[in-house]
Amino acid sequence: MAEQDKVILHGMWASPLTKRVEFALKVKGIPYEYVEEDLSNKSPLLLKFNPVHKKVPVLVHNGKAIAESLVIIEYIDETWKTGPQLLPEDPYKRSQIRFWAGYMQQVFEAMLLVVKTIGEAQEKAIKEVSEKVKLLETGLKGLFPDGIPSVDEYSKNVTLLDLVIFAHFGGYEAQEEVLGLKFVDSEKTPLVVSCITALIEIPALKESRIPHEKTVAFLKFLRENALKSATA
Ligand SMILES: N[C@@H](CCC(=O)N[C@@H](CS)C(=O)NCC(=O)O)C(=O)O
Repeated sequence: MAEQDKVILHGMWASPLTKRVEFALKVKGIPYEYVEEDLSNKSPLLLKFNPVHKKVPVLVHNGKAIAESLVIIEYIDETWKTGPQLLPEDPYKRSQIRFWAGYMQQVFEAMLLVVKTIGEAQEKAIKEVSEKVKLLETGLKGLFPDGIPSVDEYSKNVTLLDLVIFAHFGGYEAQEEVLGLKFVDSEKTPLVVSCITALIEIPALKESRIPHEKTVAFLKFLRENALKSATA
């Protein structure tokens, strides 16, 4: 990295969208400063850097701001040639990685609904997540026709999609513990599960994922709020 490179990530610790970018910086070995944002009281800097969406993550590289997690990761991949190439060279493969990474936003939104609703609405959201994750499984079948590679092989070929999957499902044990249900399942979605279990073994990802207890506490907090507003 050039001497003048200064990289700052504005994020929120529990935000999977922030985690996507953190994982990209970590697997590529890019040093950065981290600024924690209070999303209930956004800093003037965050509003200045992301005036359109006013959301995290935002990456600031030598004073230039980039918003939107997928745009940021592509920027990182194009700017730093160290570590794995997150978008494959082959245009078709690249298009598929982009497609499924974009699709993960829908999965995330359905997962959030499961956390934030109760009763029938929650049941509907659970069904939606299950259907969406099954579709993701078909996507992974196309991307990994010979199955998930060994951890060694995988760590050299981690893609944008892997980082996104890991950001949303890396805390699957905590999700199971708090919600009492499995978003991913080794019988129904074996490739998604193998993908997550292989990614956990990659040191840069293992070290930077949110500790289990913190995820449990955060999900419990969201769940309690959902239950409180349902009974208010
Ligand atoms: N499409 C955006 C979504 C970012 C996003 O939703 N960030 C959330 C945290 S996970 C946020 O900043 N929420 C604050 C708000 O909505 O005011 C991306 O991929 O970066």
